[in-house]
Amino acid sequence: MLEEIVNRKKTDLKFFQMPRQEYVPHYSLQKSLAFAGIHDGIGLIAEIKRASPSKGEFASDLDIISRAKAYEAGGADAISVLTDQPYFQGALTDLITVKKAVGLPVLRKDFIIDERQIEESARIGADAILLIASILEPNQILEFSKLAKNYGLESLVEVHTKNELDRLLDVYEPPLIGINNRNLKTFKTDLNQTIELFSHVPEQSLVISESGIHTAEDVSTITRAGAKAMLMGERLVTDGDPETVIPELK
Ligand code: IGP
Repeated sequence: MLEEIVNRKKTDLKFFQMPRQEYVPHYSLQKSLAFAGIHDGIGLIAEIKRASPSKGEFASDLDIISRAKAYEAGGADAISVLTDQPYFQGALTDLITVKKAVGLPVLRKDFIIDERQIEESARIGADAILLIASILEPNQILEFSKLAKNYGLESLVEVHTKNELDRLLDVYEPPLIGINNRNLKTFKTDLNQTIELFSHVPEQSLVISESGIHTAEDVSTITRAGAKAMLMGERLVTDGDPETVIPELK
């Protein structure tokens, strides 16, 4: 599946056009999550996502402006926006819209495989980008992080396995590490992933547990594992009232 997504991305990049620069205020994802970790228990990146390869379309008529505002009002520390169209029904304009609607750091969630996508992320007003270790070599992650930094963007580096993490750490210790609880082959999520990988992460890195977090009990599992922040998508997208549910989960 991941291979299919990346191949599609490569094809789409043949028709790449650099978008125009958006002028928006910027906020640090790292600072926002670190602050939450100290003062507020656990940091929350709340995600805007209409569909996924595993679940199909689950929120096709999502009102992204009101959802993003409800996330912010509920106490989210950052917002993640899926911008991949073919598999997640997202768009670059979704990120621009969300960025203009809230005063929070915004993470661009996409499959970044080309340097041009980094300038593109900066232009649409993202504060941070996702770099996925299962589709990038460790030295590419290092190079992309540096390039991102030159554009004023932070990087969240996502790992799924111990092997990916070990190979990455030989080359680069990212300040923000995402542990994805989703097995990319089976799509199943298992919070033990956070428990198992956490002990191998350098102490200075801030760990964000990603995927499959739905209940207060899940939140306590990953908090006990050591995660300082979490990334929640489906649970919040499909909830009728994120403004009420976020304070209950955080
Ligand atoms: C959110 P969930 O299970 O709460 O909806 O998961 C997020 O972790 C997931 O969307 C995600 C993702 C990704 C999507 C994690 N890594 C990489 C696309 C690409």
